[in-house]
Amino acid sequence: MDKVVVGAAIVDGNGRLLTAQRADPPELAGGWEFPGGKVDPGEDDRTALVRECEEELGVLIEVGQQIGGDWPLAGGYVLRVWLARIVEGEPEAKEHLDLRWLAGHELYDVPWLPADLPIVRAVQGR
Ligand code: DCM
Repeated sequence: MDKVVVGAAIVDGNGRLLTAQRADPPELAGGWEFPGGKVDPGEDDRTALVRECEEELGVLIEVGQQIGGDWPLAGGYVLRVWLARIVEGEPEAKEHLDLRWLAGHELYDVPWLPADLPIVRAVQGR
């Protein structure tokens, strides 16, 4: 399987969830997502997740439990998401338009990418 995108459901000590606003491509720009990205050939999913969070947010994460299995994306890709927490650094939007920490009652205050929405519901249940 070489069409895997990994995402991090990063939760802070107050139970808030980190969400990131996409800058591109134009059809997805402005939508909010779990930070992450494509797994490189031969790369382990969790290694890719740690790498992507370092590149996109400038933080070191510790990867926890997986949320569900393969969530469908367009183009034959699947999205795999893990709970995570930050062990080093303060998140910065290096590749995104903006970042937000969402408290439980704010989880649906942003327009999530359609593919990520069912995962938000799954995270909420955890
Ligand atoms: N994608 C998504 N939700 C995410 C991460 C990615 O729906 N949390 C989608 C957007 C792109 C594709 O996966 O169509 C590849 O993402 P990227 O460009 O970030 O590698």
